[in-house]
Amino acid sequence: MIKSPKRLIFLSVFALLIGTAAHAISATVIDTDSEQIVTNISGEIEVVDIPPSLDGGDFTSPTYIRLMHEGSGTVTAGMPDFIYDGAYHDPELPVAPGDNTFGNAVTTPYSGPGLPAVGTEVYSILLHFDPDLYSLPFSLSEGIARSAFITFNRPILGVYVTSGALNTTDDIFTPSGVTFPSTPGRDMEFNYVGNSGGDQYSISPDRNELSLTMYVHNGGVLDEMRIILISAPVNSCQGDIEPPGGDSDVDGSDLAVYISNTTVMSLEDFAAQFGRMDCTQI
Ligand SMILES: [Ca+2]
Ligand SMILES: [Ca+2]
Ligand SMILES: [Ca+2]
Repeated sequence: MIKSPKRLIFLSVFALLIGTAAHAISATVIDTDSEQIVTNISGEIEVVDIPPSLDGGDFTSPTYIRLMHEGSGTVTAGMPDFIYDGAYHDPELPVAPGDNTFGNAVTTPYSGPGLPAVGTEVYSILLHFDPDLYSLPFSLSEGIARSAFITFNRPILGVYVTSGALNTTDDIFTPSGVTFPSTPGRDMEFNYVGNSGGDQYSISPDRNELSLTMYVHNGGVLDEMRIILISAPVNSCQGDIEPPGGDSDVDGSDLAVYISNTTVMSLEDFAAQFGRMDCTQI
């Protein structure tokens, strides 16, 4: 509702500007900056580029969990729901045999916002640990465990750790040509531990931090986890639209961008936010 004369004048000036200066300034596409998404890593982990093949034995390191930015993808109807915010093997319980990701595990229920609507852009990071122990004699108790702590600049929507969920989401994020592990053993396993530890992960209550251990036993293959985040920080002011991602206010710079593309929001909504200086990235 427009009630005050002052507001009417404000809107009239905007309308005039839009009419005379349309398309004078182009908005820049806002890219998600992968460097900013991961704000800190510690432990036995390194950031690497995605190799041509992630299949067992093709991208090995006994020392580091590999962190790879898969980038943005679009939520599909078949994308699995998130089920747990944490898991580890219950020390009171025996090994749950077979390919049994959460067998005899202690789990933390999922408490995040869930998957965004189909068609929403989200961002993926893949973790991969393959210490190349496949050729050794089979032993669940002997192997290599590596632990890491990752801090993000936005909340974790959720993680995928089962082979089914990983397989289902590979094609959503991956640049064409990458070969993913063909083995169901690409999952994490919370159904046993070895002498040096076992698979575990935990998402912090504010959802910005992830701690994890990946354990691969002698004669075993590898572990992977896919971390799903919102694709870009969301600005609390829709009108703070100047690239890249706004600058915490709604002022003349934003007006210039708005004039170039008035489809992003209504003129009245933009006018209502004009002058705000409290915009934040959330
Ligand atoms: Ca494992
Ligand atoms: Ca595994
Ligand atoms: Ca601004």
